[in-house]
Amino acid sequence: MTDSFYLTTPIYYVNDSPHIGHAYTSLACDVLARFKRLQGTDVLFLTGTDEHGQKVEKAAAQAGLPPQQFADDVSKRFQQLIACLQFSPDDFIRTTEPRHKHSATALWQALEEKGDIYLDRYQGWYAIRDETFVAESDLIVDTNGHKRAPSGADVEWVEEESYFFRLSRWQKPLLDHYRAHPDAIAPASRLNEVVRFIESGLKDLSISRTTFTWGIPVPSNDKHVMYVWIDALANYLSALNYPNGSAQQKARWPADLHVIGKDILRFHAVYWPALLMSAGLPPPRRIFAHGWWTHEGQKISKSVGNVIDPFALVDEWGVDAIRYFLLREVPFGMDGNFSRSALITRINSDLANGIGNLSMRVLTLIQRQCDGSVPACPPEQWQDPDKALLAQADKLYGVVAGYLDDQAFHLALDHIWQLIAASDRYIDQQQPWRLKDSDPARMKVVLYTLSDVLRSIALVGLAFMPQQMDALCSMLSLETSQRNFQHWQSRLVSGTPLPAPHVLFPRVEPPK
Ligand code: ME8
Repeated sequence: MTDSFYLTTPIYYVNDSPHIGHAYTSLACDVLARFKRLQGTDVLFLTGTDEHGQKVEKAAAQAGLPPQQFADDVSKRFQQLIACLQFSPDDFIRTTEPRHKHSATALWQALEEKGDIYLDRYQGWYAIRDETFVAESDLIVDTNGHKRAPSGADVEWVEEESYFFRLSRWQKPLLDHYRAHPDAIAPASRLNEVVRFIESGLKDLSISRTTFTWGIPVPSNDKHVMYVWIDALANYLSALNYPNGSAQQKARWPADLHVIGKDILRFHAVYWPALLMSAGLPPPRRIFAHGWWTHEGQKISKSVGNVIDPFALVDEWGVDAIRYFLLREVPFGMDGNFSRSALITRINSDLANGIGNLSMRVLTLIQRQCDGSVPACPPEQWQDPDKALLAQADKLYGVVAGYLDDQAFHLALDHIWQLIAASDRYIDQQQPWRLKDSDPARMKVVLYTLSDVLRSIALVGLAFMPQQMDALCSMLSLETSQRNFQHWQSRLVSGTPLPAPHVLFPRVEPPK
């Protein structure tokens, strides 16, 4: 039986176009999805857009458009982002689709049947920008004396009839769950944060609104629309056609991994598992909450207005450079500051001078000195330095796979670049260009070793930089059917003709 893996991004609000923060989460998922597919895993990679609620309704009104039309337009931008960054989702869910409304309604009914929903009145603060209720004790007061959410968002006073979910009932089951499954939330510091929050006592959660209509109606009472977070979280089940999914769809639950930003940890790690348990479903296996990209020290956000446009970045630097930079620059889980100069440094030192230069040196020598085909390399001629480098390359896949199971993208990339550095040292020590006349057989062994190391680098690199690592596979004349980890242990075949190499990553001008 093939392993399966269900992973998701958050579904993004359509109040404005995507920015680099959204690209980041989807990129992380895309690398995992691609890597797992190369391993032969049956992957379901889900992303989509969150289209209901007051925040979107307000943005549509400001744009002078009906909410559905506005959501259609902005959702398209998120779909364009997928093409632009070469993401490979298997499905794109929109919360305004009938399939989603059907599942969200069914989830509500399951909670109701369990006796976990009751009607009462809500009185308190609400932050539209964050689409969240804010407890009086969590409010902050700004320099003008205005009350604000902890994020700095405006709050408004809300008093209305509301349905509530008996979250308080799930406090102990949640704590038991996290004690039994400490890997269910990563990084570990986030697990502690969640456990502390649950231990501090869970209050029942208001889950419907009556003062606007842009949402999914509450099944038994259409004066109410569902709270946008109940609606949104249900997306992870709607993609499996809950509750009517096929046996194969049902078997995909629980999700293997929800990748999110730390801003929405509580919704995913407290509310969502409680809703699921109430509906008789197991909680997700793992939630990874990554850090924030900041720009000049401030969280990049549409509402703050300091966004970095991923479309423009890809246009300027190329898709693989951006993909590499985002996952290499900042340890996954930590915050990071976006800077053009750091990006340029990475492009020049790691891509142009690193993998780009190594490939070009090796493949140009093969073109010139070995008649443009994979050189001969009888294993009995391998010497210790060749064996050592090949052994390091052979281990690459296992090490990278291990890091990716922990979502440690930066360590995976760092490990690949250690092999590139080792190859650079090897080529400098062996000086194959000097061996042409003195020892052509040895030259061939050295160049063969290097070209097979390039094969390993290209294969593990495919998930991170699909465009240029695929080009490298082509420059090594690797059959398309060989570009996966089932073929990790095969080696390049001597005598295979290789095309003329081209530059993978051109150097860029350093900032003035
Ligand atoms: O919260 N740095 O949608 P959203 C890193 N619809 N990641 C960032 C980021 C930044 N500066 N800004 C945003 C929502 N993100 C809900 C989710 S899920 C059932 C519903 C990423 O459009 C990060 O993944 O506000 C964050 O959690 C998400 O975008 C928030 O996107």
